[in-house]
Amino acid sequence: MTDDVGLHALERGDHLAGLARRDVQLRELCPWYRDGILRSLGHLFVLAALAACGRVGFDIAATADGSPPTDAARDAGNGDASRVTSCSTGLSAICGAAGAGDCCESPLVTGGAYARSFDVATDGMFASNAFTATVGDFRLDKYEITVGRFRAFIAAGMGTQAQPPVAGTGAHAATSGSGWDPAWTTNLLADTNALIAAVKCNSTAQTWTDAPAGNENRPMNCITWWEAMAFCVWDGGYLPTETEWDYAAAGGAEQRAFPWSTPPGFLEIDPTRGSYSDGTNCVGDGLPGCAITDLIPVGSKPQGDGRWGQSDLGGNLWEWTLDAYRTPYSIVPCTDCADLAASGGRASRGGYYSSPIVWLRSANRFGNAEAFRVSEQGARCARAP
Ligand SMILES: [Ca+2]
Ligand SMILES: [Ca+2]
Repeated sequence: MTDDVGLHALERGDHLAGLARRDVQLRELCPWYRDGILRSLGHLFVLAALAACGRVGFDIAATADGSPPTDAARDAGNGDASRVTSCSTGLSAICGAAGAGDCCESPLVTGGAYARSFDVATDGMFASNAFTATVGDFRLDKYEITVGRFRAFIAAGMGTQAQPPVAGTGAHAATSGSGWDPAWTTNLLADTNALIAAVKCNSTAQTWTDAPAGNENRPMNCITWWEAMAFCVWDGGYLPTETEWDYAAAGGAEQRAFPWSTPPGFLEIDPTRGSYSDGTNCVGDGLPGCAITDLIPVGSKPQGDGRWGQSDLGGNLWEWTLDAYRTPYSIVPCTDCADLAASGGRASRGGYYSSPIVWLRSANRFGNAEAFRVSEQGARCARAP
């Protein structure tokens, strides 16, 4: 979806450009709109029809006079584009199955009670329901951070000691002290040139290119935990707590085996659902062997989406979370908890393009040192609801 472009065009008072974008969205989203006859009904119809297609709130129709849409109108859709920095400057909508979706979409995850790292599959691999938790509503980005979004971050001069996050920013509302710790700044690289050199960490599998090439909708890899955190803070969000990530992958109280498991004990996995290794090949690109093309464009395998629409929770890249990694879970029970111990490692979830299948199980946990910088590691951001 192209809400970022469309909304900002409207805010500039450039009604025609904004409405033209809406028109494009309609033709993409609403099959019944393709006949062209209804288009002749004019701009108000375009806005009302988008609302009918569930992409914006109905109150956006009130902005037909060109006034900026309200936050309420934006929040009625799949996220608040105005709060996602990386997509606020007209980033191309190139993500998702059709390669035409908003790369910053951030669906709402409805909170509830469940058990961490537990699933209802009959193989008994994650059979303990002892680690109960309650999670409030939050947004979790639909996609892993893309190269295109990270390019906006680098272009803004962010993510280095020269321009670190402001102390305390990016805090999770329910967890005091979870924002940027100035002590972390020394772990960022000195400047943009050093960061650009560092994210080229693997000559055959790094997704970064110095100039935009074919990877803008592939997930950004070779980033440390501190860089992932700095990105999400700058982007208007935060790194998800391990419990939030786990809750989304488990489908909450459904306790899914894989993010896509319906029914929740469903153990089937195949290359239509994610990018991983079958033990012989990386299957993401459908070709033998493992190559950068196995780092698939985010959201390109929608059959692997989770309960609330997040893509690639299983596979493609490992995803950093906010929490220190301690096993078993250190906080029981957990109410929007986060383990903020300085334990020398962070929980990383979901497996990656060359990992074994079991690492894609929603409940599977892993810990990596914050400084870990490899082609298997990326992240996605969470946001306040
Ligand atoms: Ca392959
Ligand atoms: Ca992933």
